[in-house]
Amino acid sequence: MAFPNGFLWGGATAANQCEGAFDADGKGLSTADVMTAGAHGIKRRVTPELEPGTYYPSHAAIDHYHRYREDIALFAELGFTCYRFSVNWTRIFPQGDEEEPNEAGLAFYDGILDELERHGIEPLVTISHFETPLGLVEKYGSWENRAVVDCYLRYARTLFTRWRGRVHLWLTFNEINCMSTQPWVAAGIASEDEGVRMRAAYHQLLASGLATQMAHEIDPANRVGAMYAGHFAYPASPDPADVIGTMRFMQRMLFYLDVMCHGSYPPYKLRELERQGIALPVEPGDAEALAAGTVDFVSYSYYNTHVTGAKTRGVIKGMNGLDTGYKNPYLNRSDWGWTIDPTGLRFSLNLLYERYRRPLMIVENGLGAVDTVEEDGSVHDPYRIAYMRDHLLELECAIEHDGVPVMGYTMWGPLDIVSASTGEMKKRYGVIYVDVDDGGRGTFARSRKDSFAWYQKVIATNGASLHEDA
Ligand code: BGP
Repeated sequence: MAFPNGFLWGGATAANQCEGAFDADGKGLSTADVMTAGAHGIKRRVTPELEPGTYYPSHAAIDHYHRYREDIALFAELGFTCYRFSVNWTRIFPQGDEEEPNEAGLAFYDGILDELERHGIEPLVTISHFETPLGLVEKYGSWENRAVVDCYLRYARTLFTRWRGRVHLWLTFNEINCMSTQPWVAAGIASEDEGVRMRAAYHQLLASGLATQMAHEIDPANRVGAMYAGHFAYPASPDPADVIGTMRFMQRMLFYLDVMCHGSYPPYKLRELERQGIALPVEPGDAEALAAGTVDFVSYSYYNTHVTGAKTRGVIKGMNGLDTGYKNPYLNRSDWGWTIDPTGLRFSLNLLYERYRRPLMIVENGLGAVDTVEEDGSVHDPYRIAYMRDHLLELECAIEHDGVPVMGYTMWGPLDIVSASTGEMKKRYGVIYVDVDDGGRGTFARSRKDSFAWYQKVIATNGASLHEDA
């Protein structure tokens, strides 16, 4: 059997995209809470004033805050052995820089862990997933300021201590390389300036290294992972200039993982920073902290692949960094223009394992698509099944044929949640349908799509049923 015993099967969510209850029980505002969304995409606000009458998708989201028991029961019915979720920083530290945590916020996640334990589902906790406390943005200018490292460490220590023995798998930052593609969403950085971004990235990498060490000290059974936004690119042509352009693109993305796995900045990045005239805010002891804080495993999101080359000089533009200026004529695209490339998953698993020699985990994958609810309430989603099946078969091939150690697979958004890049509900990933529309209207009722039974069987057979469908 290709999928090893103990392979983690499950789903992944982010607090701000599913919880709602944005101001409940003492929660403060985060960057996600001041982002509006509408039919024409997403606007960003950097001021804390909420506009009355404006729809903010994070405010109610899919009301997981009040329905998590029902939701986790559905995950259990699917057979999940792992659930990746994020803690909303502002539930625990409403402004981000308090000395003491908010007990009500911690108690909410205690409840989630209770349910997971009841169902024998292993938690994988993302400490920071696209929801920087607005208090830290306003008071300190967010991650550009080293003071935020200490705030993050206080927050991380609170979680490690509270859930010692209950949570063993941690991710320090969701998609840490998104500092380079969508810094406001990822880190509350609104500046276009590369120096600001690189100083903020330095502080996140430092915070991640220190938190990793801390997690190991608090509980040696803790395993801490990096989490990379799966940007992988093919060269536009065999022209060596395109190959070098693609190499540069990958270096701009992978240097984050290089630091987290190798414990220091790679020479190519140091040279680039020097050319750009950017000085990293290094202090005594930092180098040791990075070296001692390397991760135990590497996780990433995988949705698509890109094409880059000389023309773009490795520059990525646009939300989620998808606009590299080249189209791949060999691949189909989703309704949102994302390429569909199952083979690229195998390629990426090999690439990351060769480079890092750490166990890997796919912590996001799936198809954002428009679903149609039939009169009888059913949702027929063969496109989603095909997408997941094709990707899982390539993942299996990477394990079986290439010998890549893969710890698990958590599909993105097992129940429909708000889209991070557009704020829409109609971009649905779930095998569980949630009755909410783009304006936040609906009954919030959950129901099973066709893909629910399909995924349930894949999990129950530890992947063997993938071959029945193929
Ligand atoms: C990743 C994020 C997630 C998630 C996913 C799908 O970048 O980590 O939070 O949302 O992408 O993206 P979207 O929701 O924009 O379709």
